[in-house]
Order: sequence, then C-alpha cells, then structure tokens
Amino acid sequence: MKRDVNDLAIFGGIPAFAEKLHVGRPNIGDRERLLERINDIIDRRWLTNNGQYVREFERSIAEIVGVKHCVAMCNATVALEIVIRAAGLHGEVIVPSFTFVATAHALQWQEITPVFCDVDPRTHTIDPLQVERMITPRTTGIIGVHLWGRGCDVEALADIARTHNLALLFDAAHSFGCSQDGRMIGGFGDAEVFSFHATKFLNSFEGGAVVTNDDILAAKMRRMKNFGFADYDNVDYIGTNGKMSEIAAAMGLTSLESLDGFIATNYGNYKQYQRELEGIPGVRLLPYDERERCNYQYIVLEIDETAARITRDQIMHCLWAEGVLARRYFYPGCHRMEPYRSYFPHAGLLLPQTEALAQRVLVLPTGTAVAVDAIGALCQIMRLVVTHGETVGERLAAGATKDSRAA
Ligand code: T4K
Repeated sequence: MKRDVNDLAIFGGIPAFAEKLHVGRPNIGDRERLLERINDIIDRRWLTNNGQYVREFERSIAEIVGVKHCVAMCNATVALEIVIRAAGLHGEVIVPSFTFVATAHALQWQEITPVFCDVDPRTHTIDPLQVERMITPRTTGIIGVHLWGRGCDVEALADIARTHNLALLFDAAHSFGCSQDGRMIGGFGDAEVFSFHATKFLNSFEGGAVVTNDDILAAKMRRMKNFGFADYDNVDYIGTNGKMSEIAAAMGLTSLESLDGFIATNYGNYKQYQRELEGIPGVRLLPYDERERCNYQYIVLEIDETAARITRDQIMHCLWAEGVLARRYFYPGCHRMEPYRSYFPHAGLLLPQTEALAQRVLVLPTGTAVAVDAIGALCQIMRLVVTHGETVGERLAAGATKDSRAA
C-alpha cells in the first residue's frame, strides 16, 4: 500500500507490480478441451480450408448473433478488406478517426479514401449529424465502429444510408456478445465484422468474421477469402487468402464454451473499478448500459486534466512506472497517422471531439488475467496520484523521476 507520493515508483518507490499488468491479456478457456480439439485436428490431418471446426465455429457465431451467415476469416483486418470489396465500395467511405487504424487501412489498402468523421463525445461512436455533412458525390458507404462494445446510433445511420443510397457496414471488432437497442450487434447494416484477436473478448489466437443476412454478399465473400475460387479450377472474382485455420477455430470454439465466465469476470472487474475509482476528481469511468448485453471487455477512463490537476499522460507514466501498462487507445486518432496525416493535414479541424477524446482517454487492464487484488492496488495508486495531482504533475514537469533522482 502506497501512503504518500514518495512511495510512487516514478519517484523511486518500489513498483507495485513485479509482473506487468497488460491491457489485452487474453481470456483463455478450458485448456484440456482445446488440446483435445487440437489432437483431433492433427489426427484427421485437416488443418485449414473450410474444415469441420471452422464450419462449427461459423454456425455457433451465426446462431449467437442471430444472423444467416458467418464467414470466418484469418483476422478482422482482412475481413474488413474483403467485405468492403464484396460490398462494392469505392471512391470515398465515411469512417470515424477515433478507432484502431485497421478500420481506415482496410479502405486505403484498396485505394478507397477514408473520409474521417467526428464522434459523439458521449458515446465515442460516429456522430450521425457529422456523417451527413461528410457525404459527397463520391461517397459509396459508411463504416460505423461499435467502440468498446457500445453500439453506434444504428437507426440514424441506417436512415442516412437509405436516404443517400449508401452501403452501411460496421466494424464490430470490440463487440462480440453485445447488443444495441436490445438487438445483438452483428445483425445491423449490410454486414458487420468481428475480431477474434488474442486481445479481444473472445479469441481464436488470430481471427475475424463477417456476419450478414445477405446471401449474395456471403457467397461472394466465401469465394474472395479463398482466392476467388468458386470450384476446382474455377475462379470467379479477384480473391485473397483470408481463411481461418482449424486450430484458430478450435480456440474460438473453446473460448465460446467459457463465454459466460469471461463476462462474469469482466463485469465483476468493471463494478470493482466503478466502486474504487468513485469520487477521484477528474477521473470518469465510461459507463456501460446494463440494460444491454455487454462483454465489459474495456475499462475506459476519461481524464479531465483541469479537475485532476495532472495530465492524462502524467497519470499514465505513473502507472507505467508501477508496472501497469495502461493504454491511450486510440491516440492520436487515425487522421494523425500516416499516410492520412500527409494526405489530409487539416483533417483535425473537422474533428474537434476526436482531438479532445484522444487527449482524455486512458484504458486500464481487465479480463480473466487481472486479479481482484491487482485492481484494488491499481485504483489506490490512481487515487494517490490524482489526489496529489498538482504536486505529482509539478514534480514530473520539473523532471523529478526515479532516473533524475538517481542522477
Ligand atoms: N477494428 C478495431 C476497432 C480494432 O480494435 C481492431 C484491432 C481491428 C479492427 C482489427 O482486428 P484484427 O485484425 O487485429 O483482428 C491491439 C491488437 O493487436 C488489435 O487486434 C486491436 N484491435 C487493438 C485495439 O489492440 P496493439 O498494438 O495495442 O497490440 P499489442 O501487441 O500492444 O497488445 C496489447 C497488449 O496485450 C500488450 O500489452 C500485451 C498483451 N498481449 C497481447 C497479445 C497479442 C498478451 O498478453 N498476449 C498476446 O498474445 O493492438
């Protein structure tokens, strides 16, 4: 227990965590069940190419989400690239800048221009009012991102897409197992994309999927992820290799069996953070709507630097010194990353909420790898740092860190 600021590791105290606490430590299901499945895969010598585990995984995901088709892929980035191409997008597509850069790259990779749109500061998701303003004659689609497992304003976006005859896709990388307006995420728009990357709520080591109710789109994507093959020796479209392997599907299926446990742990962590961060000035935990289904996979703080009297980055540096690798997702915003920074040097002028959020957000560790005691210790450090925000901030600004003391 750290009693005063001199106990902080950044000023020379002993770090609270000998083993680092990461954001994104994987949730692991039943190891024995996974190994059984892997043994079976090896015994049957069917390792990839639409094997039985991939097909079972696809059926399970489609059933949980309540959609007609799930097309499993090697990761969500390739899944986005494929659905963007299969849906016929070209020219310009409207996306938020406040997202992981893969959302924008999946467009630019195929020379489609991502037009960055501002977000609603309340929800962190794309702001439909701003979307309307970004539409030009070159616009062919909108990609909303259900950030942190919290859904976009799906109805407003669907209205805009209908009115302007645009495709509507969702990057649901964060949102497997979540609902919006009481309906499971996965069934909105023309198609949605899940990520099953190691750091996601449900993981298949690496993996992703497109879910859709559109038969034609699904059939097209099935070919596109397999080099465009319609049959032996018969290629219908330009394709790529987007296939999910059997071992990834085995991990995905095994993770699915532990879903309720993962949610219970994440929910418990969220409630503990909520209790233990309560009342720290300038520190706000982004709330989840508990009437919706939610995976509670992200603990997202917004730091009001004026009220906290210390900057978000200074808080982060204090946590890093303690062994807590808190993350500034999605700093600095896609529009400030290359190649977009060079293509659209003034994009920030149209993205005031994104610019502000990128300075405020700090994501903390959660998931099955984070112990209750660790959350308690982490919150106590946050309280100590922010309660003495002015002093800590001034000392850090003056260069009084562990290294400078040693010098
Ligand atoms: N759209 C959105 C909105 C996304 O957030 C993402 C991915 C995508 C699309 C694309 O999905 P995929 O193509 O990946 O399926 C991570 C992930 O690599 C990325 O999947 C994720 N979003 C993004 C939010 O976070 P980094 O650069 O922060 O990853 P990294 O390597 O720093 O990992 C985070 C932490 O997790 C580390 O501190 C260590 C820990 N970790 C990581 C891995 C891989 C582990 O403990 N074990 C592990 O196996 O991007």
